[in-house]
Amino acid sequence: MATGTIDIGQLQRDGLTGPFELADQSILDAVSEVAIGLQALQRAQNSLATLAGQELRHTTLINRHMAFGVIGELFRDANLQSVVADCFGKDLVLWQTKFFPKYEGVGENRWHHDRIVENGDDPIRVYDTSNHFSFVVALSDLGMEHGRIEYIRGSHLPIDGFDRDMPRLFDEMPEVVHDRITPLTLRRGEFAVFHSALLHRSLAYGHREEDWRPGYFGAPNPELRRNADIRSGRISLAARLARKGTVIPERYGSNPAGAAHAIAEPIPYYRATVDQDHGNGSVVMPFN
Ligand SMILES: O=C(O)CCC(=O)C(=O)O
Ligand SMILES: [Fe+2]
Repeated sequence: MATGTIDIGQLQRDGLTGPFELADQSILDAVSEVAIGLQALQRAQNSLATLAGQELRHTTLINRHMAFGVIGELFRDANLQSVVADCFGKDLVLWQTKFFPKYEGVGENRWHHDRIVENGDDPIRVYDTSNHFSFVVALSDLGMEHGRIEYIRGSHLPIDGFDRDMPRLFDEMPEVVHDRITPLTLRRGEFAVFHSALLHRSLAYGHREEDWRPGYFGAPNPELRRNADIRSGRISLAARLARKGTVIPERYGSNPAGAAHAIAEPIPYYRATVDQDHGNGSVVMPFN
């Protein structure tokens, strides 16, 4: 779909619209290099943490958008900016990003939604579509077998017979919505935008279409994963937006190392995230 033909009807009905193309794709390699470097760092941290008998922390790929200028540059892309503004309006802040490297041995990212904060301590209002939006950018082609995203069409709104009172992460999607499961494949440089409450997952890397079923769960394979070359895989970058003035709880908005310190975390974390000094740690930034 060419940018400029935003289907607001699709967004209202399905909860997601796209794919669209970034206006400037020349930044993609640089952003991918950041993701690849961070994934290497995560690996190193995991093996050091294992040696040290420490618990593994999967935080290295989260919230690097202030530490690396190229990520901010990607977010200023003209098409991304215009699609987000047309779909969700202006005066949005970006408060969370996460890279998803997909390569041999990477398992499924279970069914979930992205609306993990509301406003401060307010309970989540799943069906209030006036706040909390997500977008996902393909840094490389994401085909059917490359850890593709699937979503439940229309799950940002109440669905007859479907009870949303469930854990945020789960494996078995109730049958009543099986016919709404929709794959989202993206080519390098494409992106899609969606209401954060929309239920979605991504499949295990390299899963076979013939094994697919509504409750498909692709377990990770640590051995394969450890030995895989991350450059042989694919990568997406997911981001979460909220209306300016939304209070983002510190625990969700911050990088554990703090924005200014987010470039180098060569050792595993020795203190619980919540115990660390968040003085300089906000990663909430204006988006538009
Ligand atoms: O890109 C992916 O595989 C995960 C996407 C996701 O969960 C998200 O965009 O929030
Ligand atoms: Fe997500």
